[in-house]
Formats: sequence, C-alpha cells, structure tokens
Amino acid sequence: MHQKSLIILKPDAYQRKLVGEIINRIERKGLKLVAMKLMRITEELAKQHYAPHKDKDFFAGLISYIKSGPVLVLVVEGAQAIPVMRKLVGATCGYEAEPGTIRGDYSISLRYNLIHASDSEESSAREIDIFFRPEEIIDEPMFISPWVDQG
Ligand code: 3AN
Repeated sequence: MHQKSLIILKPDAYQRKLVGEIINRIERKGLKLVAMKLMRITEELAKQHYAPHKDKDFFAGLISYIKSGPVLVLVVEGAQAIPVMRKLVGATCGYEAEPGTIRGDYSISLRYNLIHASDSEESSAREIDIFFRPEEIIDEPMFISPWVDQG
C-alpha cells in the first residue's frame, strides 16, 4: 500500500549535522521525498503536533526540545512508507534501539532521539496537515520506480 509519512529531523539531528546522513538512508531505502521545510517549530505548532502526548509527564520537556533549534520537516512517500520509516527509525529510546536503525546508530538518549516518524495513517494525515499545504506536496513520477517498489 502506498503511504505518506511525516518526518521531523529534530534539533539534535540539525546541530549534529546528521541531516544528510538520515536523508541518505531514507532515499537509499527507496522512499521518495515529496515535501521538505527547514524551520523553527513554534510553541503553537509544537503543541498541535504533540497533542496526543499532552497528558504525559514529559510533555513540557518534549515541547521545549522540539522548539530548541531548527528542524527539517519532510514528507516521504512509498510502499508501506509508515511502517518502513518506523523500522528505519528504531525504538523510541536511543539506548534501546537496535544497531542498524537511525536511533540505534546515532542516539543514546530517550528524549534526544533525532527523528520523528508518523506512527499510523491517521497520525500521518493529521501531522502532514499541520506542516504543509496540499500544494506543497510534490507529485512527480519516479522513472526508476519499476526497479524499486514493485510487488
Ligand atoms: P516515537 O517518536 O518513537 O513515536 P513517542 O511518540 O512515544 O515516540 O514519543 C514522542 C517523543 O517523546 C519521543 N520521540 C521522545 O523524544 C519523547 N519521549 C517519549 N517518551 C519519553 C519519556 N519517557 N521521557 C522523555 N521523553 C520521551
């Protein structure tokens, strides 16, 4: 099933200059970049994005972390893009994430875990709507697609 996933390369990814490395992994896997924005997340956007966590004890810390520096927000698209991205990203906690995953290879922290990836189709639709207008999502055929994501 073809899906879109909302990805955020968080302030630690930007500061640690891991943005290129992470995008490289996403592209090499076979997913397509369909939107991208380098920005600072405002308090209002942060609260909207993390609304499902608003009652958690780590909510305030999570909001201040995501606002603490520039982030790259992306939409990626492809076959099973949501579960594929979750696997590439690895477990929430950097010190538990498997080696070979983005967090497993580059994070040893629970909060500073480099990347957000949508966890369901419902979240993906909600999150894409927060960060992008429909006309900002690029719809471009990939001519190598028959070699990449058949079946
Ligand atoms: P994931 O990003 O793996 O889907 P979520 O959605 O459960 O994880 O949590 C959202 C973010 O909140 C995580 N990426 C992490 O930065 C932070 N977080 C999750 N659990 C904790 C916690 N127990 N303490 C501090 N921060 C947390």
